Amino acid sequence: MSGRVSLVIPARNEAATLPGVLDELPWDLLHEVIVVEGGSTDDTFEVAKRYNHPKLMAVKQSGKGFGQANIQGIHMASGEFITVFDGDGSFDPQGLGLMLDKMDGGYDFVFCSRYLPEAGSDDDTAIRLLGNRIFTSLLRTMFGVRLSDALFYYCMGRREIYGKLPLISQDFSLCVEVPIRVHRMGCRYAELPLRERPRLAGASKVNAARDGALILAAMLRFLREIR
Ligand SMILES: Nc1nc2c(ncn2[C@@H]2O[C@H](COP(=O)(O)OP(=O)(O)O)[C@@H](O)[C@H]2O)c(=O)[nH]1
Ligand SMILES: [Mg+2]
Repeated sequence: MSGRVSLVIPARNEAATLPGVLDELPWDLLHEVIVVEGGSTDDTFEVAKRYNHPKLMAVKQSGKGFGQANIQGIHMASGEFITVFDGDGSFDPQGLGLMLDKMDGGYDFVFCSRYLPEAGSDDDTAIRLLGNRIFTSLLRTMFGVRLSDALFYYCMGRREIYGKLPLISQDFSLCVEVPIRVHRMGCRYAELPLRERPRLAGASKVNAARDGALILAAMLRFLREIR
């Protein structure tokens, strides 16, 4: 099959948005799309199955949480590159072509940033913007990661590296675990400015206080790993 990118779409209660997200994808760039559904009370899984595209596979997640769903999808992927892609319409699919072009400049990973000049977000709330600022400066000072947007988690990585990262985060901490491990492994990575769009429908699964605390605890754990 042509196309170089394996797209992993974690989805929980995204039945209303998933068809629109899939319609917009640049399928010729994609090797495959793996929808990993879990914990839904709507028919997200059936909607993904019904979409019936030859490059699309829908699976049930075997455990719980955003991180677990993504790690499962990342391990299933077989394309040259892997990107985790939101199922809510907030990721601009044009970012895929832009990241692919940048990867061809010789990078192992490319991370999109909403906080570089010419970027921005239509999905951030004030509390999430503040949290992201804090986590970004922690990521930079505690781990030396050279990124300006800790929590977007719209990135592309070479499968041979991405698939071998010893990822453990079951929750949203995966967003910081990936750049921490990429940096620690001495990978070549770069940033790309990209505007985040608003969610098309439904509600965010992020709880700023609970998930913020989980991410902070995970960062302290990752710091202890190297001590
Ligand atoms: N399979 C699975 N997907 C999830 C889970 N939690 C969130 N997602 C999906 O992960 C993506 C990002 O979550 P979202 O709520 O949009 O987070 P936000 O973009 O930070 O507001 C969406 O496509 C969600 O449906 C989960 O526990 N399991
Ligand atoms: Mg989202």
